[in-house]
Amino acid sequence: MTHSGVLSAAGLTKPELTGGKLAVHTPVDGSALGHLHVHSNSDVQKMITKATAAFKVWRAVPAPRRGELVRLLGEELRTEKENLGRLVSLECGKIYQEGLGEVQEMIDICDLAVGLSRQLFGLTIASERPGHAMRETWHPLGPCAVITAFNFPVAPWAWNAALAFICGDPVIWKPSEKAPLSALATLKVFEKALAKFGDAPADLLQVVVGERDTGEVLVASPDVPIVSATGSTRMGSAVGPAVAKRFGRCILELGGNNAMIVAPSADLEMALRAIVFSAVGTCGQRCTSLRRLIVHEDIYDQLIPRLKNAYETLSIGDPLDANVLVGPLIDAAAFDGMTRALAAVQADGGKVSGGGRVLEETYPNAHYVRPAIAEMPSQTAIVQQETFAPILYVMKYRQLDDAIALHNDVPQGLSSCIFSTDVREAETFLSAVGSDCGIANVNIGPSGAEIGGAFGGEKETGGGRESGSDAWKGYMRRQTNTVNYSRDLPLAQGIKFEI
Ligand code: UN1
Repeated sequence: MTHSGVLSAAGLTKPELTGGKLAVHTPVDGSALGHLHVHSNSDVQKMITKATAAFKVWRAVPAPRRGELVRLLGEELRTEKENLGRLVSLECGKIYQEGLGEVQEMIDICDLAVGLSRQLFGLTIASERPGHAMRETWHPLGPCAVITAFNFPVAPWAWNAALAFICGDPVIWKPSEKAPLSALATLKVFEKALAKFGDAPADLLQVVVGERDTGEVLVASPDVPIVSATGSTRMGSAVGPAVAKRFGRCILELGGNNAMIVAPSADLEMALRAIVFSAVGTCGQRCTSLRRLIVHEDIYDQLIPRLKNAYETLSIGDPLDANVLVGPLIDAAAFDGMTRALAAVQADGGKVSGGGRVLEETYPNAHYVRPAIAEMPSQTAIVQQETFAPILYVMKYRQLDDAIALHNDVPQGLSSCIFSTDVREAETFLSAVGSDCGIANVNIGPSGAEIGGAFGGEKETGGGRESGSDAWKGYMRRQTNTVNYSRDLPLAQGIKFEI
């Protein structure tokens, strides 16, 4: 399919793709996919006003009915899975299989949210006073801004939006300026669901097209009580304090520097497959990508040569080609970041295999690279940074305690894993003295989290949790209720106060 075929199959029309100031390029060959009209800061203010009006209506709609809208969204996404998956692949460069996987995550979170819409439950709590009942109720909170990154242009929106909608909150979505087309196509899918639903208020979902300043309007506005932002730690360290200053609520999902410990008892065949998928998937541009491999010295020489071999034969190229496993980096800046990191590796005494630019003649305006393995003498400063590129730093260990210490000795805390068939080692890794990350796995890689669990991490990853478990509570306000159904007025804590 041609690029314009992919765009039109996803419902994007010529007029909306032409004449605007924001040029959107595909990382596949660097060509322009469109020039979008951008919103001004005052447009964004108007969107906030509209979202506030939508909130006043939507919060009073019974939650299971709100769930019906999300159920319809899930159905429309099922119909559009291939079209949207292909667009995601074209716009951000991940392979088509991963584009499909991303849309599947959207469908999965819709399913979860539909069920939850009948279960937004609070506790009942024992009161110390006779004839009194105490309970906790959860109410809609207000407009929710969702800021997403280029590498997952649609799924993180869905993790937030599906929950926000059932929780009674309208959504204003600010996609990355590098990947706004997938957001516009998703808006069209949502509009189909809205049409079938019938009587939802206008402006439940609005998409902001623009650069950073438009996002800043959302972040600064006291009328946007929830800001959920996915992206770099640098972005989060600007968003977090700005939202905190106005006592808003922030859900941050920022950088990761995810590691795998490979213990002597590991099934190396399985470990190898997990390493390659999680380190080179999305060309190393997932926040959950495997970046550090901590290998026991006894198996190092068995594992690393095989890994290098697998890296050398990886098919790299057009992500929409079914035989390709590694697509391009997003842009020249990403390539420069990778080149700089590999230079730092050399300076630190590391040994690099792979890492060079490939397919330059076919795609002079795109940036394809062979994923790199960097064998490090120790965990130097460059290893402790998140470089959004397919570089896998490899280090050796002897004692599990040392491996865990090395594992945790980075500023980020998103995802982690151990390959081991020794239950003592595996459980230690998951225990209070083990991995310090929000996600810790055994015998699977750090990426590819399912939506049923809470997604997010500690330290510089920002502490937010999205998606499954009780993440829905982040989109609601909690109210504690005490009801006196007696004929007396006893005071709590036994206080006597007679008038
Ligand atoms: C991201 O890279 O921002 O666990 C999200 C995973 C995916 C989500 C990644 N489910 O790899």
